[in-house]
Amino acid sequence: MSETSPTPLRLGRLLLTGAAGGLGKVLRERLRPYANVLRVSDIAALPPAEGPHEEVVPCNLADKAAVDALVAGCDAIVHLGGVSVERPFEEILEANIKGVFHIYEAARRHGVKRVVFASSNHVIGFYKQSEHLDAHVARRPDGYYGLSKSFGEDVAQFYYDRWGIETVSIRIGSSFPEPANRRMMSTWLSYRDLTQLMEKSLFTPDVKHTVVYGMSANRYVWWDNDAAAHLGFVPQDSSEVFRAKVEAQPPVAPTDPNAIYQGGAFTAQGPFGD
Ligand code: NAI
Ligand code: 15L
Repeated sequence: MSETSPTPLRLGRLLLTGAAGGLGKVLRERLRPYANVLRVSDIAALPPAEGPHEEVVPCNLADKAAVDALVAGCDAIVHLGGVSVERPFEEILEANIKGVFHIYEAARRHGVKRVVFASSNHVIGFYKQSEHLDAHVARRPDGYYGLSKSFGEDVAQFYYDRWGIETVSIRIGSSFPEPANRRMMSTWLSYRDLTQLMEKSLFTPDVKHTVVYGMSANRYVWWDNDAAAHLGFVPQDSSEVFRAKVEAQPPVAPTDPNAIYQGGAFTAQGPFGD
């Protein structure tokens, strides 16, 4: 059940892409109370539907016709699917860039009015860790992956302006069971807070295109969510409880991208295939 609301609002059919991934597995369980039917999808194998409240629909996001069929009959979409790390452009192009376009085209064709887009901190990864950002700063993507998420945010804005499809783009920091390193002490988003943010993103009225940073109530943060205050997201967790464990790790050199840039090591990946 929801950890944030005792009587969650309910959709008819909710589509969850990327359902075989790390966050997809978590949200497949935690989004269940929010829809009569949860349609889960991925290019990778998925466990079978657990009952009539679930539908499993395999799909390659690069396949426009398949995505169109996937979205038919859905009331809202949580779009997690795609390549989630830095990779050669051609891979990112298929899964992320074509993928997000196909999702919105299908949403337009089938009258879906709400999308939650898993954007990433890597749209602003080239800002220094000493800088404090709100949702309106110019994006500074730190690679092809960050560029694809930046494109996704632009697609979300365009489909709102042109077709009235509302989106919450969540610039997820680092959503894992616990922060894995010093950088993630600032970027960490607990699964409980991720779930709350999903609930707010699905059900808050009149979000237009809202950009929100997906972070827990960590002690030292780089991002400001004032522009997304209407979501009413109040994170419950903090990375602070992991500080001793994280700081027991060997120190990071001051010249290491992990100590300089908000995007950490992503800023220093590639080139691929030279
Ligand atoms: P993940 O890599 O575990 O899951 C992504 C899923 O997308 C995988 O199951 C994969 O099979 C699927 N996928 C890849 N290409 C596909 C295609 N062509 N068609 C259909 N499905 C495809 O990533 P994770 O950690 O679960 O992240 C979920 C989303 O959140 C991703 O979009 C990621 O970029 C975003 N995100 C995650 C963060 C995190 O800390 N976990 C941080 C920032 C953003
Ligand atoms: C992301 O966008 C990735 O999907 C995730 O695997 C982490 O690397 C995260 O950012 C991060 O910056 O820690």
